[in-house]
Amino acid sequence: MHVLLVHPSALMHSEVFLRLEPLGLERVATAVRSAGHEVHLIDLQVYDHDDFRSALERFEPDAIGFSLNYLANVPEVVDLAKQAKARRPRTFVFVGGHSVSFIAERVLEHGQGAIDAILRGEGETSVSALLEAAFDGGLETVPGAVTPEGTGPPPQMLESLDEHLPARDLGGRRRRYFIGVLDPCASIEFSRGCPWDCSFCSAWTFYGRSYRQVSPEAAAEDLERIREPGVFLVDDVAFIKPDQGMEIADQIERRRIRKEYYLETRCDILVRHPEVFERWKRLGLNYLFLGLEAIDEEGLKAFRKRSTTDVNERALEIARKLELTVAINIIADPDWDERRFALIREWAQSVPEIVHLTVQTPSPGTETWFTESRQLTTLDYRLFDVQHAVLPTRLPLRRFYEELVKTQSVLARKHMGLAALVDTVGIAARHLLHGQTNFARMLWKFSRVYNAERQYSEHLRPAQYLLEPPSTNDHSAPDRKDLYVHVPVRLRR
Ligand code: B12
Ligand code: SF4
Repeated sequence: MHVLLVHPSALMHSEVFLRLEPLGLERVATAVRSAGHEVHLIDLQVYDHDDFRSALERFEPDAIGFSLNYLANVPEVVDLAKQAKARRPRTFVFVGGHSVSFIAERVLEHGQGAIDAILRGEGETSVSALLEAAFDGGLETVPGAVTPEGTGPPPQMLESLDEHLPARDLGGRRRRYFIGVLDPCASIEFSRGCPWDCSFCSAWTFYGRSYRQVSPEAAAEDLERIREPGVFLVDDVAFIKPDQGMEIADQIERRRIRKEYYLETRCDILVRHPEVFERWKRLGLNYLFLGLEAIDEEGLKAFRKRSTTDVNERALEIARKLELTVAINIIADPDWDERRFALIREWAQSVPEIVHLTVQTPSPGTETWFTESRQLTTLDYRLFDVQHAVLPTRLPLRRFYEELVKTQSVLARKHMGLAALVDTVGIAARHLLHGQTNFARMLWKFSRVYNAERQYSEHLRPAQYLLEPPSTNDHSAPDRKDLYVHVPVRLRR
């Protein structure tokens, strides 16, 4: 069977800083190939819709699978599914990924018959059974399948993450993947899931609050296959178990792998096991992303971050001592006024780290989707990208964006200030010499993307597809297992 796998376009706001390979889809591709099918993968972050259409003509797929990790990509994927079905009515069209797993029935409805099935949960386990059933019948028996005719048994988790290493040979245009100065940059996965339970996050609900690791050997084997000099670790929280960090480090040393790494972790992990990060610094770890989310105890508690300002401060000190370049995320509440934005600007100016702001956004699959008592001001998927306000703003909306953009550009300027500029120009020039233009492009793209007027006017676009609002109005936290995509066996009814 010919199977075309498609990743949707990048969201403009994230594309300024990064554009990364579709790792989940590449792993699904490996599973599809192992079942004996021929796979073509097209990533619309680096190709365009015309390329998609010509792939339909040239590859003549029997099945098309779309990746839908991000809510903001729902309209694009539904429209592409409709186009594909109109051109090739006998092609089986399916969708899988993080966000769609929480809103499968709604997306099927939007598809109006163009989407034959949604595969909830991890794609590797059931994709080949789905493809088989697509033409032989029995879709309702495939774990995780949701079709207009009915729903299959619960999705199944992979027994071992060592299986189905990503098919990085598919896709193409890999030199366009980058994150900041790591240009070009590949991605890798060392673990999956998260044992914490922050109220705004769906990483833990997707995996039923489980946590699994790739074996050190398989991790190193995958790393060895990567040709890019930069590597982004996609784990939600890197090195939760210090032993895994150390064992992979042993393998890297043994195999003499030399890369530059970017990873994300929690402050308390860094404080508890600084030795792991110190060792990785020697192996090439230079960039660290820490989701602080709030700078006061009250905010941390509201997000159920299970960390304190003291721990966060200690983590930053450790990172500074290790000379790691740290990016911090802070969640801006739509309720912020000018004074609050000014306070954040002042705080951000006082620390040497790169500070990044996202806007608090309740999404399906998170606890706040149900507990948030403020009424959503929009149900337009495209605005659920953590860069737009979907809750009522205290300031008039345009004013809110002016403050947000002012804060973001003050923070960006801080890093592109004189001293940083000398450094940055050097880095950009070096990349340009090597034909890598992603980082240089990022520098001038900033003001085009971060523009208050543009963000405001994006609220005025007519929306063809709307999210279904939460079904309850009592704002109490739901039973956890009702949030989970992968429900642990012990909790199944
Ligand atoms: C790595 C990552 C990124 C990378 C993405 C790289 C890429 N091109 O895919 C980067 C850093 C670019 C990124 C950016 C953003 N991210 Co992000 N990201 C993640 C993260 C941490 C892991 C995803 C990952 O690679 N996992 C490993 C792979 C192997 O798993 P996977 O992709 O989920 O794929 C599996 C399944 O989903 C499924 N599957 C996936 N595709 C398909 C397709 C088919 C056909 C099938 C059958 C199955 C299937 O099978 C795969 C294998 O098991 C998740 C959190 C999480 N744990 O999921 C957040 C997450 C997905 N991101 C999130 C957000 C908010 C963003 C941003 C909007 C943030 C921002 N500040 O701008 C941007 C938007 C990106 C964009 N569209 O342009 C949210 C999603 C919110 C939502 N509901 O829409 C998440 C859930 C984080 C969170 N805590 O809430 N992100
Ligand atoms: S925000 Fe980070 S620590 Fe909290 S649940 Fe999500 S992935 Fe885990």
